[in-house]
Amino acid sequence: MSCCDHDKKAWSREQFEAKLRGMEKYYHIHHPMHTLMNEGKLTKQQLQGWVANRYYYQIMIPIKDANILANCPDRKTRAKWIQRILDHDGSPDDPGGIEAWIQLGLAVGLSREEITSQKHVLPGVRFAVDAYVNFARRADWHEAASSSLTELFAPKIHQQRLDNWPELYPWVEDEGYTYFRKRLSEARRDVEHGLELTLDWYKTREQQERMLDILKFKLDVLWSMADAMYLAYIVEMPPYFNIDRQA
Ligand code: AHQ
Repeated sequence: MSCCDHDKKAWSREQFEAKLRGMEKYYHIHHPMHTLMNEGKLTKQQLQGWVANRYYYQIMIPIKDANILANCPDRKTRAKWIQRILDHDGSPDDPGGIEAWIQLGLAVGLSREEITSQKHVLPGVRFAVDAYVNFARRADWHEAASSSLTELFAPKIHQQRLDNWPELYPWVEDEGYTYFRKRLSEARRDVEHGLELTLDWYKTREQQERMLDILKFKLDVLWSMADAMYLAYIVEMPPYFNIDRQA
């Protein structure tokens, strides 16, 4: 933080939102892992690798959100935020997003055991996801809540999959699309709440700049996950690819 940041004028609510939305250029929709996916250039195995790795992200989202709940003393906020856990873990009349992600895994040809065993989860993916969960565990709950705002950009990436995969990857069974359909509406609802909390909380310019740093951290989490998958599945350099396993 340079010395003059302290006397910089705070952005208006509209300016602050525009700054947040301006971070879209770092969103993982622009990562080669996702541009290749969206161009239909992934093999079945590469798409399976992406689904199997993202499973770890999906199962850790409720843990992340439970940490935010545990740190949040405001009942009204908790009463809203808890829905994010139910959306993923499910409830008596909804199998939930984690089950829907497993259905996506089955739809791309993985077995339930292959997905839930986490045997395909790459170290780099695990480290990035754990960095996100541990941030949410330790950070002030407002900062942890704000870090979910990468979802400002998520509806577009979910819509892209729904629009393009059936033609690009016709072998993917239709049951696999449930997750992306679910997230279209859930992400929009989550962003409405997360954006309101964020625009209300960060008042000074210094706090607003801090929020942009937090959002960049979460964008780095998503980008690093895609880096690990790209190296393993596209460059074909999975961990220890060059180490003689016989030795
Ligand atoms: O499926 C996704 C999801 O449930 C969430 C929760 C939210 C958060 O709390 O950080 N972020 C998020 C995201 C999901 N899907 C990602 C994708 O590309 O499919 C996008 C991701 C996000 O933008 O943070």
